[in-house]
Amino acid sequence: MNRIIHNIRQQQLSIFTAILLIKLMMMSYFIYLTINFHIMVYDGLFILSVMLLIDALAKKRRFLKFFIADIVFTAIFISISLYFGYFGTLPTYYELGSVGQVPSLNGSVIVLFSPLDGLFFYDVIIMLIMLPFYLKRKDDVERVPLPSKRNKLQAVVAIVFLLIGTTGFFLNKTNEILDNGVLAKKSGIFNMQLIQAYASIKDDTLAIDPETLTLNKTLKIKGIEPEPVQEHPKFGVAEGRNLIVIQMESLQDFVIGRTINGQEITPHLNDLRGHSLYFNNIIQSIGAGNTSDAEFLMNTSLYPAGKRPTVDQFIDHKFPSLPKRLAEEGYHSATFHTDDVTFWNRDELYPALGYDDWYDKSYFGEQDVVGHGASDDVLYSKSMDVLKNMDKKGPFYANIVSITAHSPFEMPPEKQELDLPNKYNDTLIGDYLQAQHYADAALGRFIKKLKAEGLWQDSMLFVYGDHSGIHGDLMTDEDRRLLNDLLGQPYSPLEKFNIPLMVSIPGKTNDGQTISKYGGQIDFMPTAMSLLGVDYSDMTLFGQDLLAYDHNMFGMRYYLPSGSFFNQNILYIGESARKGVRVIDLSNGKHIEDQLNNPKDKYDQQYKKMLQLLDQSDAYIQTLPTRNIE
Ligand code: GP9
Ligand code: MN
Repeated sequence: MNRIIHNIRQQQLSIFTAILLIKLMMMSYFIYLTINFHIMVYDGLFILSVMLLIDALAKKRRFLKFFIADIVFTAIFISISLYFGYFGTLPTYYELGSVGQVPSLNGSVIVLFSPLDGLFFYDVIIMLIMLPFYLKRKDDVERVPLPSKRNKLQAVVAIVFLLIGTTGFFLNKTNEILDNGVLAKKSGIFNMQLIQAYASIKDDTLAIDPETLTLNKTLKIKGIEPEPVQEHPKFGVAEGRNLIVIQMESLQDFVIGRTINGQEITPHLNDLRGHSLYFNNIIQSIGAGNTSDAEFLMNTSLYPAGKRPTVDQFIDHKFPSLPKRLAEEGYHSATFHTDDVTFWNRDELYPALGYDDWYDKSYFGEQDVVGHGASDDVLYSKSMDVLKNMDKKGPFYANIVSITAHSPFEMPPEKQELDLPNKYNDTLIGDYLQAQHYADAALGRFIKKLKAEGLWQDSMLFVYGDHSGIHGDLMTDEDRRLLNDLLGQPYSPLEKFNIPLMVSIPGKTNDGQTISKYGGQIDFMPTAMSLLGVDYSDMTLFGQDLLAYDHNMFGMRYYLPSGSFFNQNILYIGESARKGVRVIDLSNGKHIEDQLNNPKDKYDQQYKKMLQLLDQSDAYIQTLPTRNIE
């Protein structure tokens, strides 16, 4: 009898372990397009130890426990694969835990599943075949006590395997590898988690003296010779005016000026462009906090946190910020968004940035709700009431964060005013164009109102997109075809990250001007301050006045491997799970590897400088005083 039980135990152990190792192999293939040796060894050992331990320790219901382990590992593997499909990198335990909070994924997770992911459930068929057999045998297996000596030995073997598996952690824990996918390729996925957890607890903050980290220093790291702010070409052009910032949800540059079926997608922005400084090569720099990171960038000119939303990681600090700097010039500040203020921890972000007032769902109400909150029309019209009041008291800074054109871009029929060809029906691209068309129309109505209320002439309008809307696996092949047709070329990463910025100063920018320099969201705050005639040379900012220098250098650390950067000539993309370093020539969008022998070495110095800037931005934030959060 014992022998039979022993055999059954061995069968269960080996079948479940084999099932999981095959799934591990599949996951490795989905991510790296190859079966990675380190993942198979390190993660394989981890899985084996867990299964041996279950086998040794489970006193009863062994089959069920193996089955639960199978489900848990499968859920982890699928989540990692889906996350990779969307973000192009591997998640840490923290990111997996908080992925439910990624609003752009709301309602979209199903879209991320591909038929291939069904392969992860192949064991269900095996289980169904095995189950009757084990159900019959179950009593025997459960009732007879198992030799405890053997169990102990097995538990010891499991722990030894576990320890051998962690060598991947010890060998790689100090490696400066910035992309999780690359790190996991060398250390295994479970060790990568340990390394990231270790990195987050070990105190590696650079010893930095905030007094010495000046604006001029950050400019010099970028290779720029600083010029006095007061001598910048457009310094003070909008002096004394109100600043009205409009952060448009998911607005990408490719819709500007484009027509479809004989209609302009964004007629009002196109019109505004004719009377604005229009920057058509602005690149998003947001991290995991999407919209809220864009708000942070606009108001601090500091880099958002790497792995986590800035509103989670850095929020207990008090930031030198645009609202605070403008307050010194007599400005009153307020921000407006129709979602609940607790979303993205904005109830902590706004005091950290020092806004005087903020208006959220409790002010805008539930009228005409689309997705996250009341529509942009409600947002603008109710914000207008506040603006008029503020205007009576002196100059103001109003920051309005639109929302209606948020993924999945499904607009109520009465807000779908574009007449699109049938092939766009029920497609992400069609829905996106409708949503942007609506957001543009609502903005147009707001601008009209600003003019009617006499606020237009005394204000500077700053309009930009917060980040891309069309990205990742949300796109089907059909979407890709439609978008490529619309653009007349393949949808590239450059296009994906390109958001428009328009700065309109009525009376000063009437003729309009298109500026094609590359710049980032990190540059918005110094650009706005310079135009308003506010000297910011005493602040520590990582961006620069877009109207002052020809050269620029700014980076990304989330939607591209950390340290990836742009300058005026190239986009440098750090090593990632599937690809080595890539350098793209911005003048033609082509990879530079074709022309140079070793582009990596050539740009290595600049890459290190970019990492230095990111590190210093983090370190600077750590030196800031903390708020007392109740
Ligand atoms: C919700 C909204 C979310 O308040 O700002 O936008 P997202 O970060 O998903 O773009
Ligand atoms: Mn957003």
